[in-house]
Amino acid sequence: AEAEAVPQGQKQSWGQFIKQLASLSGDLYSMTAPPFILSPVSLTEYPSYWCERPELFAAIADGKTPEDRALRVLKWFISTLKGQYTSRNEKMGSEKKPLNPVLGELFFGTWPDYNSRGQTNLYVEQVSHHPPITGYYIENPTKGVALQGHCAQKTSFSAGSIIGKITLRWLDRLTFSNTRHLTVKQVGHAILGVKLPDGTVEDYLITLPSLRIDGIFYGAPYIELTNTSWIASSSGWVSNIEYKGKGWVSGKSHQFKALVTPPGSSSAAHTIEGLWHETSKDSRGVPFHDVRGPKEEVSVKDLGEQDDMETRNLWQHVAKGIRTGDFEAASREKTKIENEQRQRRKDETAAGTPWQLKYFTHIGEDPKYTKLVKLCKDIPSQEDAYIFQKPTA
Ligand code: CLR
Repeated sequence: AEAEAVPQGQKQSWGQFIKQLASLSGDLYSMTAPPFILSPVSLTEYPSYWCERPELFAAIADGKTPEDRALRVLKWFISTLKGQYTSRNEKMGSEKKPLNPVLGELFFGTWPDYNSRGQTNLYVEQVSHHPPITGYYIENPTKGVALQGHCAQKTSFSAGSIIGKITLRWLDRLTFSNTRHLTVKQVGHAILGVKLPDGTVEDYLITLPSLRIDGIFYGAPYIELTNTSWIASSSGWVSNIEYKGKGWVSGKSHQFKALVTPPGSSSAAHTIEGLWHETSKDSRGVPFHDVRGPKEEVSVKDLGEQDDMETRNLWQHVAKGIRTGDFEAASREKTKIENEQRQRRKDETAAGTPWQLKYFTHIGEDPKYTKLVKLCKDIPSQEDAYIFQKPTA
């Protein structure tokens, strides 16, 4: 029964891939994986998941009190999770391995103004290749709401030592337990800024949940969220979100419970519970979020109008190969991009002129994080950040 979702002819390379995962000998993104698990989409496109319900993002600004706004931020945040963590399964049948962005890769998009919610703009830049780090900025200037963040991942494999020693020949014969999974810790954070009518800005620190990728051995990976994440506001309101999955015997996938606490208090004023990919309610049974309806994908310029470094332009031939099943072409085109990148880095080193980021500046310590993290528990007291700046030219 093992690896039943893996197409005939790719079982051996799936086995090799799992072996690599188990020993985690390399960088996950650059590991060779069999064609069936490849996505034609680069990781630089993933930040668009933050705004596929732009009306919820815009509505944060309409909150009349800090409490009201804290609940609106939570509602928007929870409503992004379905897109962030289940959309590849819905679109492509399982979780997939994204294209590994090159340094300086860009992704821009917009969500149109509609019902006076204002236009939302997205800017993404791959700010590091090794390790992969993505910087993003999403703004709705009309409403005065902006999200500034960066993300990276630390992965580890649950069954390290035993699995790591299995030889490929044996792999076909073993029946794997579905508890053997990949744990992905998200590194990075986001700061949401909301401009208030009096001109001041209310900030929200958003931390990210950990992921558990199950179903790998069956060749049908999917994500479950684990542990907790935080949303801490400069107003003093704090949301702590706890994530839970199916469990051994009972329970449902994708459960969460959020406690929303007022400034200076340790007891929650609101408790929200439900399934993040469907609906939730507060403790009085009042509906909170509902993501069963459609979402809005980001609009992107036509390929012809895109710069060489814009992701869909850069990866177009690789993506086409993957989409049409011409994996030889995909791999040839991917090698071309990788070789070109290596050459660029060599030339830069030789000339003593390192690559310059276009939209983001690295800071060693994010002062907003340092301030707001004091309202959270059990997370690092400092973090770096990549701050968005529109190029002047
Ligand atoms: C990127 C940031 C987004 C949320 C998100 C969703 C899915 C994650 C992705 C992040 C990072 C890369 C990721 C992916 C799921 C699978 C993929 C961890 C966190 C890894 C690299 C591929 C594993 C290979 C197979 C076993 C699927 O906001």
